[in-house]
Amino acid sequence: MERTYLMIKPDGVQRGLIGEIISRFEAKGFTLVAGKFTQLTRELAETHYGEHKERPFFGELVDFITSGPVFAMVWEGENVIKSSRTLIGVTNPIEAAPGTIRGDYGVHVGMNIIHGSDSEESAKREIDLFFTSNELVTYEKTLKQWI
Ligand code: RTP
Ligand code: MG
Repeated sequence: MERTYLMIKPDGVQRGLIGEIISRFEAKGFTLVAGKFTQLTRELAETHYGEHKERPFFGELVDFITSGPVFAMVWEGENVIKSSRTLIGVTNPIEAAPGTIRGDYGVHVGMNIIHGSDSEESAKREIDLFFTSNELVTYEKTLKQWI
């Protein structure tokens, strides 16, 4: 079953959106595999966003993502990587559709509430970066076997 890495960014935490965001992924039918409330070091943030190292906003991005606690998660489900990106909405909240997380709650491109892995390779890389294998909890949903 496919897994993805999602991270509620410092603005999402500060605005009290952790519960609302978790609810959306639960309601969609995905399964929580791991969760961690933590604050990123600069080193971890620079590794996580390494693909953007040469971009003009890189310094600002690292400053922001390390500015306060984040809620890091692993979710599992069918096509969860792509589907999560759909639930999250496009990068710039101004363009994100209403009904998406960024469309409903975001205003600023740098402070866009939540991160989601963009491919199988980045999901694997990011899950390994933030969680050890014994922090990933595998279980069967016994009440909703149709999901
Ligand atoms: P994320 O990685 O955080 O899930 O966001 P994303 O895939 O939608 O966007 P990405 O291109 O990977 O950019 C990573 C984060 O960098 C910030 N950003 N700022 N100032 C700017 O023009 C700009 N562009 C991107 C955003 O916080 C974006 O989520
Ligand atoms: Mg990205």
